[in-house]
Amino acid sequence: MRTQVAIVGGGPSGLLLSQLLHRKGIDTVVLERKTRDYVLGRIRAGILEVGFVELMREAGVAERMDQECFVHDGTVISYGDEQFGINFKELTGSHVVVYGQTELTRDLYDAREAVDGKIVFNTENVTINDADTDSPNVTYSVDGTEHRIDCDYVAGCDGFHGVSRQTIPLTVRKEYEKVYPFGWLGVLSETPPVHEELIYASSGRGFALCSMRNENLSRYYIQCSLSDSPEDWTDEAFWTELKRRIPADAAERLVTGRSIEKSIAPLRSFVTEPMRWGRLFLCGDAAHIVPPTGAKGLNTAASDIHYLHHALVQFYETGDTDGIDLYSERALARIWKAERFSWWMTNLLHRFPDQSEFDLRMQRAEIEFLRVNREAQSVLAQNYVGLPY
Ligand code: RFL
Ligand code: PHB
Repeated sequence: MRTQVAIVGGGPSGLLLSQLLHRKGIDTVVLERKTRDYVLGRIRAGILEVGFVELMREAGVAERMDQECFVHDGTVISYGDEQFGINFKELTGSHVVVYGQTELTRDLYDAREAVDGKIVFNTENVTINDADTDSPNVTYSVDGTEHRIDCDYVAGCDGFHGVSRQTIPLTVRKEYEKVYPFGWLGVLSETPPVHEELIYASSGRGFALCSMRNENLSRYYIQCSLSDSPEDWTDEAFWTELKRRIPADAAERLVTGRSIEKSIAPLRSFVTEPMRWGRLFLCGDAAHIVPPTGAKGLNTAASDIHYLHHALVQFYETGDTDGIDLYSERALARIWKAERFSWWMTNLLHRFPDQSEFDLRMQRAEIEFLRVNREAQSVLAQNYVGLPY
């Protein structure tokens, strides 16, 4: 088989790239290790920057999102029983939207299938060959039969545990990593959200987050130990702990119910450089990971896709390789800023096992400064709604 761009990974990055290129008449094949249902079963991000929404519109897949998403003009930060708002609209003129990763991935799959876009599921042994030459190829097997795709370029959109990043030799690749000494226990429940905006809560017992998907679907998280497993936490224990970490008025209003999903995610900051090796490009989680505290994971994946699809369109329309040559530099410049913001929000709001009394006072002083200082709020707001592409 031959295609112009072989895309490894059928998560949001790979599907969005494939759909954007299709709109410009560029042929792609997406290789996905799992099934469509498996990919859609993963409950992940929920907050989208306006830049992401624009990209979905450009890809022609924003119709349902535009109807069903919720616009959030601000967020709440609490510490103990104190709380204050950060007004994104007033501080930046912008906002974020609530629309689940599951829903936007479903929209992208539907759009690809509507035009018979080539997506191969259940691929095994995906191998990227000759990426440092002018004629790369990707080999893989499905049900024991070997296949090969010859292509111009390969987009590595296969997440943190994929093969694309590993294809870049260690002599070229440099990785930066910070692993945090805790995780997030997340619960999805068919209950109304406790508040119309998200609540990021710092408490003596650890961090908590009240988020949502729609008016009858809530997403809550609590900071937990890395040695915990979801089975250790009954629904009742989860709700009791959450109530202890959020302001009393929210705890009183909180509607609890049966969890329909419960999982633990470890927290990590990670960047690999460069994001391009020859004709292979890394995008999204394949290249970088942020702790979820700033809601930047999926949004950084989108900015990579923005730079890459413009670079590829420029090449196919004009033969100019400027965008391709600058892809890694442009993507990384924005990624490092999102890394900084996510690391900062994580440090601001979590309890760390080795924190001294002094460290705790510093953390509190920083939150109190944020509470009263408009410029500090503005810095948070600009980063949260998303830095320009
Ligand atoms: P994805 O979504 O991981 O998709 C990669 C796809 O590649 C497939 N794959 C392969 N396919 C073929 N061959 C191989 N060898 C392959 N290896 C892997 C995988 O099956 C998968 O379908 O990466 P992508 O597209 O870059 O999208 C990134 C986002 O998914 C990610 O940044 C966010 O979901 C991060 N994230 C969160 N972000 C937020 O903003 N808020 C959150 O609450 C949030 N929660 C999360 C998260 C990520 C998690 N992970 C990765 C463990 C919770 C979790 C558990
Ligand atoms: C979510 O709704 O899953 C969510 C929202 C904000 C975050 C992280 C996760 O910072």
